[in-house]
Amino acid sequence: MSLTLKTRLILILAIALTCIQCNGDTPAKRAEPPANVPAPKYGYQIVNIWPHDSNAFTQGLILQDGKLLESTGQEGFSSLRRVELESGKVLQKVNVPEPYFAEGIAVLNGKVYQLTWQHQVGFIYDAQTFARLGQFNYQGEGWGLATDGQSLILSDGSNRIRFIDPSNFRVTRSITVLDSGKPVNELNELEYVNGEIYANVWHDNRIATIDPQSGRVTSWIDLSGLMPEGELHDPEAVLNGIAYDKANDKLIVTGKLWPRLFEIKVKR
Ligand SMILES: [Ca+2]
Repeated sequence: MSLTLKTRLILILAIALTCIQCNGDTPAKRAEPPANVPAPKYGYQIVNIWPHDSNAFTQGLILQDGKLLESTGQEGFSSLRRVELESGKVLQKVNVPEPYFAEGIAVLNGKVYQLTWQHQVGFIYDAQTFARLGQFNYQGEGWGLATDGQSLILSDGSNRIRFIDPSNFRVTRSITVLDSGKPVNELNELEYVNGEIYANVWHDNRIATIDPQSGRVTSWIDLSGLMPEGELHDPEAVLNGIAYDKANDKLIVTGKLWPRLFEIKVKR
């Protein structure tokens, strides 16, 4: 059966219009999916395994110039350390005295900022010498810390993340973290990775990746099985520690009291 010339022209026009819509890349096409759609879940692949101090109650982790900076918690055991990644050897360390319980760290403009859990005070160190340069205050609890190169990004155990101006320590804005419209609470150690905030969730094997503008969870990285539970003997030995080296695209994770660190690739 042959088509009439008019029918053929209509078909060609319809196909052409469809193609324009396909490639139009209008704002509507780029919009996020509806808010009630849960974020996708991704797996992982282990790239490298490194030793980690199994007495380190990891609360903050950063990769800087090929070395790890680590903040450890608990009263009387809190510290800031520089650690050789490959050996786990502690190269440099300052203790954080009682009664402080050290938490997240971030490096910005040559300074290390370190939170404490419930004392509403943070410490500032020279990132090379670890000399104490000063301190700062914030309201509520301090859990995780990261930076986007401008602000300090602070979690406090809720689903709220604050952006803090390091020049005056004022909160410039905050986001509430939601997945399919539900709050994601107990956000802990943080890392800023390629325009997103990665957050450990306390007592959870998953890392939430978060849009820093909307607060929406964009994906979950499920790290179940990474550290065999039979090797951990403390109920608080949970996943908590994310470090990212942008220059080498290296993502490192560990946990409190874990004997190992893992370099991983996210499997999408
Ligand atoms: Ca981190």
